[in-house]
Amino acid sequence: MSDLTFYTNPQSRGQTVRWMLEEIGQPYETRILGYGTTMKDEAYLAVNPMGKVPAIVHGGKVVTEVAAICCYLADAFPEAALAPDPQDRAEYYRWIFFTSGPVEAAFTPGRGAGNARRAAGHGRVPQLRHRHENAQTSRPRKRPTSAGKQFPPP
Ligand SMILES: N[C@@H](CCC(=O)N[C@@H](CS)C(=O)NCC(=O)O)C(=O)O
Repeated sequence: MSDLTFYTNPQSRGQTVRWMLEEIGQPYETRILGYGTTMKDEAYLAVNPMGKVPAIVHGGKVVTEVAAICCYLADAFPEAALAPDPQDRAEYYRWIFFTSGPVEAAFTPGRGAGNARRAAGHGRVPQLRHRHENAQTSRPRKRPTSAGKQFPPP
């Protein structure tokens, strides 16, 4: 069994991650999830509380967000040589973040219903707020902020 699991749906942004996984060339297990069904099951919400694909679990660590997954895989498998050397990453980061942020926002339908809502990377805004707050407060801080304070405050 591979220690790399890929959660996706063939009609999703997961195809970008699949391409990346193929370029990496390591074995991985694929789990296909259905829209509005297995994608919203408790078992999968424990992996990605947004109930969205793609996601990967590698050695017990979860990574979601297409851009984050691609960067993570490039770093985790340096032998595939898919990321520039750290000192040469200015353009690399610039265009990855530009594409996954403003470009994607400009081309996805936004706050409609049904399929339009599913396609919008942010999902429903109240749900997004809730998930984001949970992620911030449940993560133990390893070091104080530059101001020497614990964030979030106890
Ligand atoms: N920002 C996320 C977007 C993820 C996303 O919205 N995925 C869609 C498929 S392309 C999804 O899973 N929709 C299901 C839903 O919202 O119920 C990313 O880059 O991975």
